[in-house]
Amino acid sequence: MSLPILHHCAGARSFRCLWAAEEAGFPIDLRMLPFPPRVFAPAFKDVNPLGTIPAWEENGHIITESAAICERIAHGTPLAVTPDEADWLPYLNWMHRSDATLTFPQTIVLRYTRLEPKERRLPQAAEDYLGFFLGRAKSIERALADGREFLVAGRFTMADVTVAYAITLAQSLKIDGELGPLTKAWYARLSAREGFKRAREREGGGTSIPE
Ligand SMILES: N[C@@H](CCC(=O)N[C@@H](CS)C(=O)NCC(=O)O)C(=O)O
Repeated sequence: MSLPILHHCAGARSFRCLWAAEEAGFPIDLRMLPFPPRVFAPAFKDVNPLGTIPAWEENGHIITESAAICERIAHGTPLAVTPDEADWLPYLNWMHRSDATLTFPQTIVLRYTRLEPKERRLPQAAEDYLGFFLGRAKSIERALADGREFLVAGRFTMADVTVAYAITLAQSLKIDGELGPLTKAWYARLSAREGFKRAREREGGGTSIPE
């Protein structure tokens, strides 16, 4: 039986899924792409017509949402919080917040400071969405204020993986300076994990996000 395929660009949102696979010990067929694949790997559109990464191929289906792929990988492992647990609802909220609320504004900053040609850059849009990101990231600081080590359920879960990627991207974009001390300490603990380090090694240690 063939392994699920993860299409990934180093340092991009698909890192959530690679890290998730390492934490879960879930074997995958990793396919690396240049960023953005829309421009540098046009044939990828045959896999994912959206042209975005990640893309996960399994049993004739494709998943193109990083948090959904992480949920799939977590299924049946302690990385998932299940409906019979007290923190199931906060878990779901963090899983979805990770991309829809935290990473979305970051991508506006990325696009209008680095990806667009100079004449199309929009400092005002970048500044406004940076404000959105930093304001929304305070939710992480608030969640950790009671001294907890992880976001939910009293253990390391997939919510930590999906949300922590927003901090990985914030570091790449050099917009992490104003994050709170608890958020920084939580991220330092997570990025010291063997699973995180293995995932970084497996993607080549670099990033395809333009400087
Ligand atoms: N909500 C999706 C967003 C996917 C997405 O927009 N991926 C970005 C990478 S960080 C992408 O592929 N951008 C390249 C492009 O749009 O050409 C997710 O969480 O996976």
